Amino acid sequence: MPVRLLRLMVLCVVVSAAGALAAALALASSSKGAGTREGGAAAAAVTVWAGPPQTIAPPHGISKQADVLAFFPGAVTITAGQSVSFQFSGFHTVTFTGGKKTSFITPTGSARQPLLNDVSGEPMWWVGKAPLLGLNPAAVPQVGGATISSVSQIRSSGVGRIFASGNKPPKAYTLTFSKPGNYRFVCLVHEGMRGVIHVLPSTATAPSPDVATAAIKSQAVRVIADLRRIQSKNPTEPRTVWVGTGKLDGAEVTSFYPRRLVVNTGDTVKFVAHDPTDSHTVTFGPAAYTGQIEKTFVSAKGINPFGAFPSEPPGPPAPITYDGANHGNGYINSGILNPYADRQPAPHLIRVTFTRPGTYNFECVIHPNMDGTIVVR
Ligand SMILES: [Cu+2]
Repeated sequence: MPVRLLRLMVLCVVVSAAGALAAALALASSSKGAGTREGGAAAAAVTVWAGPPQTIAPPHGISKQADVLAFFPGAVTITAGQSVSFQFSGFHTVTFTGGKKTSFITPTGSARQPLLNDVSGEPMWWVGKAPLLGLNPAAVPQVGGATISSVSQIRSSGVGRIFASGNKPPKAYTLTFSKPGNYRFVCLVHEGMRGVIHVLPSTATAPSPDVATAAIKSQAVRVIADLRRIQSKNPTEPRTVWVGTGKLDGAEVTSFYPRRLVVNTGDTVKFVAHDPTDSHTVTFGPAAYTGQIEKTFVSAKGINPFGAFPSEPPGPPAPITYDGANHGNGYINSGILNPYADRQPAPHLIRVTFTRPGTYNFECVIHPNMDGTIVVR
């Protein structure tokens, strides 16, 4: 694979440890409706959620694998001097990039992958060729103080607070906007997550916080409708597995569609990215082996190359021939599939030809409980 292609593939990577839509999606408290407050009067901080608001109860019948990669609400209007409290529900950042492009996973310097073998004792193709991958150091700690006064300033919640939170909700990130402007922000982990804080002069009349609450509620209604529509849809093409499913507004289900597929010996199955907001992998092998890759996908050592890279060397697109004993134990990997197929030269699908009857399990090593089975007759 040309180095440029590999770089682009690496840079477009997004990771989510979010998993299930733990939150509810029907606002528990009802909005009192939109109002206004007098300019200059002290106002409570407006809340913006990164991920599905935890203030909302999960509606009946939504998949446990559902998630929403979006800010709630995506746009908020305040006046200069007011604060926004960002709450976290999932593996996200709130980052004001100052207009610069930043990625979450990057090559760490010029170092190449060290010698690592598959179970049969053969070195993987990426040894000495592909770069070491790690988290962008700028993405981990909080960057900047508690105030922002210009759209060219960089401020970031960092993902450190998510790592540090354990099972508790991560610490909120509160930012005071001291000057007017349109402050755009992103999640460094999920490219599709974007939002904006419109800051009016301090003398202007800002909408009541109820406006933001109402916006969250209507956004939740839309997303729930999306989830209901997408969560039960399967591919119409035969011998095809969708790798995740989702909508551009952030609704996603981290599942394979179908989760179990029966084919005949000699059939070729296409696994194709179908979630426009997130990245996934298709990783075959014994559960203990792929589970360990999932557990160490992101660690202090960086990104696990057995999860990030395709198991087969780059070349013209061709199906992988699979007999259940590839690489000594049945390991094969798509590498991180690119959801933005139209924009980036990275793998968007893999094809696997099954040559031996058996039951073969696979999983996505990025998302918990994203598992599937191919039964070959
Ligand atoms: Cu996944």
